[in-house]
Amino acid sequence: MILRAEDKAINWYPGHMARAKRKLVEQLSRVDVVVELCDARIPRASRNPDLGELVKNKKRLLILNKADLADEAATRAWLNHYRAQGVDCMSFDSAKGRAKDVIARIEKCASEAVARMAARGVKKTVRVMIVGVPNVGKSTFTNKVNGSSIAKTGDRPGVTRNNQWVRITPYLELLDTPGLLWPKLENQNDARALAYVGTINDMVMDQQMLAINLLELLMDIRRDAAVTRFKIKDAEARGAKLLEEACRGRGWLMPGGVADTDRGSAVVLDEFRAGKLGRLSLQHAPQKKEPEKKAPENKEPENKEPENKEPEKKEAALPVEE
Ligand SMILES: Nc1nc2c(ncn2[C@@H]2O[C@H](COP(=O)(O)OP(=O)(O)OP(=O)(O)O)[C@@H](O)[C@H]2O)c(=O)[nH]1
Ligand SMILES: [Mg+2]
Repeated sequence: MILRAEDKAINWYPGHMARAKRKLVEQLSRVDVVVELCDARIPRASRNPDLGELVKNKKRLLILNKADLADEAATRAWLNHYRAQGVDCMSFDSAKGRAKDVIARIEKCASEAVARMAARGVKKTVRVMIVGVPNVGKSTFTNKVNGSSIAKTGDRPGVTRNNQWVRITPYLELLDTPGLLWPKLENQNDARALAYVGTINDMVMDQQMLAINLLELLMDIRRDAAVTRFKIKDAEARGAKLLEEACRGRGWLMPGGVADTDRGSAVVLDEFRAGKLGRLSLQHAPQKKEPEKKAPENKEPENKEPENKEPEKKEAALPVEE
């Protein structure tokens, strides 16, 4: 077997992102609403902390995009979690969703600004900036709202390189922007999650290591689907052996029957990203705390852990923090 997997830190902040961030800031004064797209499969990892700070004074709408690829109940829990924090949010499938659903939500966000201008006798053009990490679906979303293919899209990160204004109606314009990450991905669990869903350029990572980590994760959270999809015979295999199992199972072999782990890694990642293992959420919303129970009168409170100390739902069984 040819395996050169290296577990090195994942980070991706090329020059075009630093430039794109500056250009995004330049446009901010022109926009009324900022729509932030995150990936419904990994909402926590796919929200850029820099963006939140930059656009904090704007009307905002958070969209959990690619909801068709995420587990429905997990997405509902995330929406409840964000709403409880006062975040205006919705889930969406930019590939097959209905444009009028999101347009209505955007118009609601802009309604105050529209009313202010209407009071002065002016019909306002609402300008909306679409932001988010790479490959989350910003350009597909823009096209969906516009009912066209005006913005270039692609199943890899870093497709959009410049801001692009798209006029939807005489009174609604969207600004599609390049995907932004941040200078250092401190949390490598989140970095891996971003990499699994295709937010980080595959060229800057060790694909074999990534595929091995993903396979191990899938064996933890979707064993049956992973075993069936990759025809894995030894379900107890871990690490490089697990990738080799998938290669043998699916027949990704080189002359002499050697497992083709380069090809295997690429296909495992591609098939996961395309949703071939079914709807799957890798991160779960923190569980809601139960209201505190009052201790019965005349009785010493029992000295036991309250139920709401339950830790968060098993965090996508992502590898333990390093
Ligand atoms: N299943 C599914 N696929 C989607 C959805 N939105 C986008 N995609 C796909 O995801 C890939 C990335 O879409 P883009 O619109 O190019 O993503 P982007 O955020 O503009 O990416 P950058 O410009 O690179 O930052 C494409 O293959 C889209 O077809 C969605 O809601 N569901
Ligand atoms: Mg784009």
